[in-house]
Amino acid sequence: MANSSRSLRLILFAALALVLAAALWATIAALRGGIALWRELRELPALLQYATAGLLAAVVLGFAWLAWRLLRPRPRKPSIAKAPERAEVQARLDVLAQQRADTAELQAELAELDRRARSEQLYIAVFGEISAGKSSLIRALADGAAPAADVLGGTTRAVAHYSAHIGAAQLTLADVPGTHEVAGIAREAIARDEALRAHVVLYVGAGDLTRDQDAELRWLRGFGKPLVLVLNKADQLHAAERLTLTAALRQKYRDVTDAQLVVSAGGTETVERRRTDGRSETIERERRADVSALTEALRRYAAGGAVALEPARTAAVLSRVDARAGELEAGMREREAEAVVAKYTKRAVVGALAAVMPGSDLVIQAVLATGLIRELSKLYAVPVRDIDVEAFIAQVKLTVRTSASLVLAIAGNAAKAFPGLGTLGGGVLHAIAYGLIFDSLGRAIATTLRERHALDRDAAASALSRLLADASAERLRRIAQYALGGENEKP
Ligand SMILES: Nc1nc2c(ncn2[C@@H]2O[C@H](COP(=O)(O)OP(=O)(O)OP(=O)(O)O)[C@@H](O)[C@H]2O)c(=O)[nH]1
Ligand SMILES: [Mg+2]
Repeated sequence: MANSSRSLRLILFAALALVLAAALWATIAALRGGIALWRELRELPALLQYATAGLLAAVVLGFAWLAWRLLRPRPRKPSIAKAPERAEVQARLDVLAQQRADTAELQAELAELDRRARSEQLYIAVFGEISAGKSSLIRALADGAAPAADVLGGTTRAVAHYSAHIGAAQLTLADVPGTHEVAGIAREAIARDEALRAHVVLYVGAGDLTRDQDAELRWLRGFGKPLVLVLNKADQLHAAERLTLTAALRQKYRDVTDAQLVVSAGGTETVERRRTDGRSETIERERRADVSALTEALRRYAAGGAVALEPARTAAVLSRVDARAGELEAGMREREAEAVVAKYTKRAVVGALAAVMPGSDLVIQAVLATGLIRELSKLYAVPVRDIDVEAFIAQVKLTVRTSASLVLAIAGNAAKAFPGLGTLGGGVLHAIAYGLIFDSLGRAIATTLRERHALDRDAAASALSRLLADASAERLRRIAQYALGGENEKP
């Protein structure tokens, strides 16, 4: 052992010595070549000397430039998700509609996508956390628009559109509910959808951004459309504070947003005023607004026109509709899987009641289990080989055997809990036990197919053990009812 390691080290040493010698040889040869070239050059006429030196310098510089181009550090570009094609999304919705899924909302979203594209109107979504001053910003930008604004967060509860004239251009501002409101998840979803429908998104903040706001901003950037960070309520900051904060935000978000602007939307404030008769009164008055930086930015977007910004907007909406179609599909599959599991659980219960299966031992029926696995793998489009099915069933039999007493005890409790069942005879206990086993097996398999896209035997077996011990009342009632129904169905 020691000898072999020594000879290995010797071989390594010899190889290293050879490499070193070769490197030394190459360096000496290059030096000699260089010196010889230098001597030859010096013997040439001056003009040729300069020309050769110039050529050499050009080659070296060219090489350095190429190396820089290839190796220089690149600014990180935000990754923009690839959007699906319109036809793909439509086809997905058509299939879902054929399966009687409720696709009305998603179809309406596509119709709205087309309607806005035809109108060639520029849509700007004013998005941000609650009470950031979004509605006040719209008041300041759109003459005559009076969206409700209030110190109480959650003032804006639905999307509203306001027409604004910026110079000669006309655009539509969308006021949306604020995000991060406690218990405002549904309104947040409304706001996000509207942000995706717009050509440009103004992300309004009132101070440094929190971690959640940061994540939200980056999520919006992922759709690749114009995104402007608007720091509102600048009047609340001292000059020095304002400078530090804006410099920090600019530095942090210059790669994430297209512009970082500082404004004061104004809003209203309540002040105490002393009247001439000596008494005091409270009045509401408008704060002074300064949104000139934003007006300028919007003027530029308006000058570019909505049509130029349409592809990114379309991509954002299509991505969203596609993702929601995916959720619908997953929901449908889930329900179908439940129906398959229920079908096999019923068959197992009915079979046991008819005493087709062995009564004293809870050895599961391979035919039934194979059918269950096959149907579920087809539903989740996961190919499963026969050999894997067999191996898995062998493993399941072992698990069932070791937990047989537990399963029978749970089944016994179920039978006791439902007075009608107890009188149906001893077979009922086994029937419920079989039901428990098939219900657990089906759920365990469905979970591994859904989450791992494979029949992961170990994951399924451990889920099965867990489910076999689950004696929740709702579940037992369901399985016991199969036994009742099965008993009634018996000739
Ligand atoms: N000091 C100051 N306060 C402002 C400014 N803009 C808005 N506000 C105040 O901030 C509060 C919230 O304003 P809103 O316009 O209702 O805010 P919002 O983002 O629309 O709020 P939600 O719709 O509830 O999400 C109000 O009390 C406004 O008066 C500003 O520039 N400076
Ligand atoms: Mg509002």
